[in-house]
Amino acid sequence: MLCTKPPHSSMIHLRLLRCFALALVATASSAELAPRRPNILWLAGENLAHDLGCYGAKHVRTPHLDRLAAEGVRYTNVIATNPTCAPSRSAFFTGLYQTSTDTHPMRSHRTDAYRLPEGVRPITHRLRDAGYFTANLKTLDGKEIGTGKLDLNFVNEGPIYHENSGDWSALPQDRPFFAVVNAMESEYDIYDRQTWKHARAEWVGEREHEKIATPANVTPPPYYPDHPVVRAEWARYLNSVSGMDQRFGVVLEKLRAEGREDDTVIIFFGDNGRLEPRGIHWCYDSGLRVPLIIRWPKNFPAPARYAPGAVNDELVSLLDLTATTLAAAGVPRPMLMHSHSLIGERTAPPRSYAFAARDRIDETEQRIRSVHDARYHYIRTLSTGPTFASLNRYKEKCFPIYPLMRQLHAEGKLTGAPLELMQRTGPCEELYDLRSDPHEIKNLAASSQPAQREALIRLRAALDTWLVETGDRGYFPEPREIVAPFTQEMHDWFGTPAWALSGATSTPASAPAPVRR
Ligand SMILES: [Ca+2]
Repeated sequence: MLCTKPPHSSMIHLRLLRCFALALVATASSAELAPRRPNILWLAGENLAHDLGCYGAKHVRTPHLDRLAAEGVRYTNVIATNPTCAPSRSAFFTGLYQTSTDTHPMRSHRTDAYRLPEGVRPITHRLRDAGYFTANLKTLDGKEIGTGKLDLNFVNEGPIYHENSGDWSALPQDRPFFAVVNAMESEYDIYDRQTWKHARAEWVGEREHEKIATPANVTPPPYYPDHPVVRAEWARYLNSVSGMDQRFGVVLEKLRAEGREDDTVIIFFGDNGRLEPRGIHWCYDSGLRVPLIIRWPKNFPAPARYAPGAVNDELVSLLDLTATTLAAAGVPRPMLMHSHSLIGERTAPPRSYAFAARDRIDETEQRIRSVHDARYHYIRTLSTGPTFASLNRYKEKCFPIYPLMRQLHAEGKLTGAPLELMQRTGPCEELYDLRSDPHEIKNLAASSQPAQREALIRLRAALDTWLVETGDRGYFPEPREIVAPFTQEMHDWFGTPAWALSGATSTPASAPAPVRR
């Protein structure tokens, strides 16, 4: 309380003047004391595994990101908290697991009154409070550089970025910026919502991409049949990654040309794992392991745990992006966060485990949890029925490998790992030794070998502890009335394959307004 009785009017004037003078002094001294903060640029790759030259990938050309890695720190052991866009982004935009904030089902809370739990805020709001201009960039010198997607499972927190921040020219010179470029490549070109009409879904920019990878020179993983369709898809994906590098190159060259490179922390990452049938949507390593590169600018003293040109093999959660970004901005890490910074003084011991969760995606309900340690990966499917072979209309339409595998399976032509993948049903447990089996095709969950048995028991317990400690909201099923419309929406967008038509909804309807996934 300021006062208990009405003071005399001249005293009010005096007090106001005094307050005004104090405010001026405070403003001047805080401006003098305020730390100079670097710009921060997120290059957010889409649906990406370690398919860059700097990660040893073949048949891609990624010179811009390779250079970033050579000058910065490249992380090799980063695990996303969810194998698809919106839940993963909801996690690293807040610094909490999506399963703790009820943002775990894909594209949830888009039309309801949901608010983030008290004290949980989008990272852009925290940066805005620290004086940052926040931008979601789409264009630069008339070129398209980013999708501008938000894809968060919360929409009632106010504007996520500053207004009119979609073009590079909006970035201010007189205060630091936090800018995000959401990659256009490594994504199917589907947002016209007419995908069911097309014989084949193209990749974004497919016609312009250099054809470095070809069906003849690629080596798809052994959990798919060696088939021309699989090879063609693999080549299309790798060429899309090379296209992404070119587009990010435009941004990096602009930053350099404007002399802002040495004032800008650059963080490149993939938002979830690879755009392949067993990648995105699934809690295999292919759906969860993502690239991460951080480059610190020359005009700011490098933080602890940062060394130019280093390769970091520590087990990291993609969730750590949040606290790392705040640390780069000089913003203290909020105590409630699950995220811990990868740079500066440690706020937690190195992670022994990295956790992930998959819940409903589009119309497809699966509840899967997974935990990585430095060597093993344990996956627990809690849902019943087919896993990989369950119906998801987006996957059926856009990923030609899916209908191919169904056909080959029906004809009895699948063997080995592809057959096991098609036959897998939940509930089930899987354990993989990533050191000897990076493609995760030899399930060790039933192994009696002592080291593998010990790993199973240890990872089971780690997962059980995490589920309780983080308050996994996946225990509570989504109401039917929320899930049901997704079936119709996905049918209208992607159609329904003939084998699944019994019990399907009406014929494809006219297209509603585009919505970014
Ligand atoms: Ca994504």
